[in-house]
Amino acid sequence: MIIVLKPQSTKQMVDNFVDSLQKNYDVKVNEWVGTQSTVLGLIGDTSAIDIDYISAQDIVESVKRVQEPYKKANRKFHPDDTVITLPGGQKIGDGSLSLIAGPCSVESERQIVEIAKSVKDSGAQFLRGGAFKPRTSPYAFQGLKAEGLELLREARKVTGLPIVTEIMRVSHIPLFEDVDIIQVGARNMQNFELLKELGRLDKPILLKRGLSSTIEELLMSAEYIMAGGNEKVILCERGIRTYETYTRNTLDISAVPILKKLSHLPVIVDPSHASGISWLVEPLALAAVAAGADGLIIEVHNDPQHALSDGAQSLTPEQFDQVAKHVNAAAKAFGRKVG
Ligand SMILES: [Mn+2]
Repeated sequence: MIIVLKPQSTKQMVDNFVDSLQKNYDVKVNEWVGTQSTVLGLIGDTSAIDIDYISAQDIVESVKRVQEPYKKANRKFHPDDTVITLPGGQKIGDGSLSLIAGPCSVESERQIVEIAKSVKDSGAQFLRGGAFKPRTSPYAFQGLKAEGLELLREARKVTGLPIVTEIMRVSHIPLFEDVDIIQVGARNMQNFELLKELGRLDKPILLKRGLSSTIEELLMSAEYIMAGGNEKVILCERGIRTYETYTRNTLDISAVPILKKLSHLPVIVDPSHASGISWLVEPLALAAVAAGADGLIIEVHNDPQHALSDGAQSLTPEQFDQVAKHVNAAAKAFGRKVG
């Protein structure tokens, strides 16, 4: 962190300020005294320093971070990739390509079990399905809630696929006790109270990037979960809001290599919500593999035309089978393990 002090600062004022920084934070302060002003360089872990607090001090002209404000999610402090291993042995982030597939919403036992079987046959290692749905309209289908979770458990029993499903509020955490991977959706990426509570669990959290969130904000949200002790975070790029209206969102493909560079956490891509259009899922999925994503989360429905949510972006089981074949071939071409 670099702090430029105001030109009229006296030596006494500078000394007091430097003393207070070294006393309050775990940093060493280097001082450069120029003809106009004094510049301080803070060396050490500055992630706990509130930049606004520093800016508010009378003696400070300007302040700039040169180090990222996240520590646990930062690759600098953890150079090796984080590999998330589920109790059943499935791994995410180990160099293989993880495929998570299933419907936007769980609708019935027959629907979820049928889809689970077919995506498993096509090579998916995880089953997704929404039970609590954050919909833009309060009049749209809100999910089967606790019953939806029960149906996911049923589909897991039949297929053995671990389940991934979204949580929306802290008070629901007990209901998610035996969910294998808990998803935090884009709209809750900055629900800090929820993130803090999920930080107390020992369970993988799939954290989706917010619609209008920067890469650093996503990493700060991961930091919230990790700061509580839960370091099993999977980052998910799912498209961001731009001026383009052809697609539901714009897939920020550059976020994949950037996140992989800045952080050791696994990064997966959701081409379904990024595009909102089923025929765009395959090209975006292939782009994600090429960009180095650790996995994909794809919406699949046995009857997209009658889906209760996100039918337009859902693949049929047959289409998913083709996409899975092509993404696995691409992964192999990039020297990745498949499965
Ligand atoms: Mn959806």
